[in-house]
Amino acid sequence: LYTMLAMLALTSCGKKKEAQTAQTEPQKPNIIFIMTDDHALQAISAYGHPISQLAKTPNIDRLAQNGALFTNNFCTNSLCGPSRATILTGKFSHLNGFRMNGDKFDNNQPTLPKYLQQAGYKTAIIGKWHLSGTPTGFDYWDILNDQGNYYNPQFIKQQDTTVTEGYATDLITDKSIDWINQNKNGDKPFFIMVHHKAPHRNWMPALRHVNMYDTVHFPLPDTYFSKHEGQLAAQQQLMTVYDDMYEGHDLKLTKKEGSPEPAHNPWTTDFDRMTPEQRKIWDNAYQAKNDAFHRANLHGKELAEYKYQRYVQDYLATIASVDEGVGKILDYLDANGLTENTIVVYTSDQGFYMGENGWFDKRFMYDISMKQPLLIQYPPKIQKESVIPAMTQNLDFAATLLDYAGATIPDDFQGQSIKPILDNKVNPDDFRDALYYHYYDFPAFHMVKRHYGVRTKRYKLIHFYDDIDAWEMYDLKTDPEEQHNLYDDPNYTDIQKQLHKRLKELQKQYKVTDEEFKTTPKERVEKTYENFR
Ligand code: SGN
Ligand code: CA
Repeated sequence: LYTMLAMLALTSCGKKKEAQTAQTEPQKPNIIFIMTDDHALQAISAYGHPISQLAKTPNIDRLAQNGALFTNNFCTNSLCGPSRATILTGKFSHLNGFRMNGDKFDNNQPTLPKYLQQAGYKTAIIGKWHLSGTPTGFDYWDILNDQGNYYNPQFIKQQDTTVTEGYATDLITDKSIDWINQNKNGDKPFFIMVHHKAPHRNWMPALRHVNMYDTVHFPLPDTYFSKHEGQLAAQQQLMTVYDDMYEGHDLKLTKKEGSPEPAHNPWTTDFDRMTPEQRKIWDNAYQAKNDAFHRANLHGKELAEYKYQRYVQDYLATIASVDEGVGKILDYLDANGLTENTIVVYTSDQGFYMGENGWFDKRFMYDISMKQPLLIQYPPKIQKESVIPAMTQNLDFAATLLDYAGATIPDDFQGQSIKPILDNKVNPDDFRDALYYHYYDFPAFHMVKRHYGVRTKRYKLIHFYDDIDAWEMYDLKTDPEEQHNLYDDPNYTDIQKQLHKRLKELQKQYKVTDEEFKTTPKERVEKTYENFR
């Protein structure tokens, strides 16, 4: 009896202590970090771009209505793996070691999820990982194999690899909600990274969305036929919609009228992995427009413009399921009383070209590719409908989320917390005056040359190196589309000097060494050009 009484006393005492700490310690917010792959800011209606007004994203926009929309958020290296590595580590590529796709990610280094675990969080990642090895720092992970596939994708979970029937975006949303549902009542706050494959190349929409934008005519960007005068690296890229897209794989064009057989389609797996039922619905959906295309017999400019429509229609239809998924998650939070204590972040791993400059893909330090969408809601802590013009970066995400979690921001982080801006303690204009950027993945897909540079609020200076040595400079106020290279223009001598100076300072501040400017043997560059042409 005595022991029982003593045990009772102990437990009630323990409970009292718990209740007390719960009162004194502020409750840590849950964090849902939703990241898509290659989602252009031009394709999120909250940003107001004309294209997006014809293909709205009402659910992603809810985050802007309930919270903050960042209009000048940038990545440090516009490519999938490097952006993810920077988000996880709070460091530039040259310090986290992941400079280009295919590099090896050091999974032993400290990362955001590891710091959050230390701060008492339960952590998970579901969807695209695309860094080498398997995730560390996550209590639970269920990731796509490499780039992942839209239909019936392979998921890797601890020891198992399984093909799951269904559409990747929907599967990732549902798996994420399941995990949240299982962990919402635990004794720990949760952190989940919901990483979609969509809307990455080859832009395959869900079956319910395949014909969604068939009758919409999207405005052609002014720069669609740009000749890139004074821009040597831009002249030598291989990422134009009209010359470099694969007609079958990317544009879903067929070989001839009446046939469902895809035109040029070097990676058959994207279509071949569909079930016969899925494939039948798919082929039927594309048949009429492909037959009409063959009958029209387009050439030259007309063909190029037609390809733009087909590209953008599929790209935006692929986003429709992402938007529905975001809505599903937000509705789930509302229905379960979790909205007020959950931070929801929406971003993409970088920006993306939707025909501007004639391009698709990213990589360049030009704004369309370097700008990364960012929306954050956390009612009631973040003011509704805030529009934040501060120059923020993916480099800042880890510091920001640790700050919200009440954890210490490690000294070696290279980004800074955005929270003081959202708390109205720092004026967005004073947050950061200049950004550093460095892209390495050359020679590779799309042949975008190695480059680095500095962006201030008004100007940009870029140096393309490796097989060329070419400087570019832009006045973003008079030339937001970055079409007129002002380097060595006598009217800008002082600005050019200042930008060079600021660039050097940033390289010093961020610990960039000579190691970072290695070049490639000429034969290798030439061979790769041959391979991709
Ligand atoms: C694939 C794409 C490229 C894309 C890279 C990197 N080709 O190789 O167009 O630039 O991924 O994208 S594909 O036809 O095979 O999809 S990233 O987002 O992973 O960095
Ligand atoms: Ca990407």
